Amino acid sequence: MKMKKRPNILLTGTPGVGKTTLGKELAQRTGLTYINIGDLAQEGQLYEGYDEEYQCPILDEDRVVDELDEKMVEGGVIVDYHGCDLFPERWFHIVFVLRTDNTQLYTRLESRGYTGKKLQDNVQCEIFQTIYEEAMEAYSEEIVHQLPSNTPEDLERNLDQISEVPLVFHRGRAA
Ligand code: DAT
Repeated sequence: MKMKKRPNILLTGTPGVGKTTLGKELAQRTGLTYINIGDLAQEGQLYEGYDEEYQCPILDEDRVVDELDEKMVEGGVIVDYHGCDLFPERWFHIVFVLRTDNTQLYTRLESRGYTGKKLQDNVQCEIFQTIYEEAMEAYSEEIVHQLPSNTPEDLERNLDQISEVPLVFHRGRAA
């Protein structure tokens, strides 16, 4: 019997919406491999400069894609990143955009140490649903889903829903 490939899942959204929290727990529940693009870039120093305004290194997108392609082709990967149009469309079977209310997000980012322009810009990114629109542009609209990520109950519900994804693909039905 031909073994179906396990799906690749993209978790995206503004910083602080809960991608890492969800992604790590999801990996435990499903046995899929969790990859945080920020950590991957840090480990491999996959950067191409430094952004003075935001005080952070600039991702070398081509090297990130090269680094991951082989694994993605195998399948069974959960990718966590606050952007989504740098990845090849063919990588992902399903894309989840996590969404958090502004006040809630503000508090989370503030306690992460964000201040000033960086804090304002990230909250605005969420208000303008920038990442959702980016995802709708970059992927087929039918595979892009928004998930509320405000409360522990939201987290549980999202875990339950997404844990079904590998099973659904295995049975051969489209999610
Ligand atoms: P991201 O990876 O998107 O930057 P995170 O997983 O690090 O976000 O979460 C940011 C903070 O918010 C962290 O303190 C955990 C908290 N959090 C995440 N998901 C949550 C939820 N559904 N309800 C309440 N708090 C949540």
